[in-house]
Amino acid sequence: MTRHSLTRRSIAYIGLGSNLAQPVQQIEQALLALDQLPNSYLLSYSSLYQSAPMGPQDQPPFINAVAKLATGFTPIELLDQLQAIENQQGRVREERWGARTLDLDLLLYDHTIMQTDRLTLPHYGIKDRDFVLKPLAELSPGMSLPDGSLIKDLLEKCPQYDLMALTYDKNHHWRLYKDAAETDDSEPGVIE
Ligand code: ROI
Repeated sequence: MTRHSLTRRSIAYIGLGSNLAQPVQQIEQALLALDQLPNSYLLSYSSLYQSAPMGPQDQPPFINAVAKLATGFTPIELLDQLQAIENQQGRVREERWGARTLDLDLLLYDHTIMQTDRLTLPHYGIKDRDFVLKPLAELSPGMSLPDGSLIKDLLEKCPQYDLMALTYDKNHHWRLYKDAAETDDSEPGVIE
């Protein structure tokens, strides 16, 4: 066995969200950045979903996804890495509940429960955000939170933000799932 495989790694779930400056590209670029983090492996990531904004309605729809990362970073070290990626992608501290270029939320870190000024685990918003629960369920259908609640049960009770999965069409354009069945070659619903 190599020394490498003896290193202890934790499993972290990261929520990605964007509704400014070509959101799909923001999410794709953030997934690449997560894949390149030292001391970590991007194990999988969910479909991309479009969702209606939670908060003020005078802002564009969001693109959301969740990534699953194996990492040797502690929760705070990982938070620093996530904030560095947000900053690299031009995030400035926006108004609360307002539009944003890129949000990377540390949702879960093993079964850790913690509450500090900088970080609350599990993330405080998980239970009432279907745009977090649905992609989490896609990655790990049977998973539960540290308090024992099942993701699939939470999803049934949760407010709805009009989630729609995106698909990648034959011309390498992202489309809303409802557009995927269209057979003609027109270009409705291409998302950037
Ligand atoms: N709304 C949706 N649908 N998705 C988000 O990622 C999201 N992020 C936010 C606020 C502004 C609360 N609303 C959101 O930070």
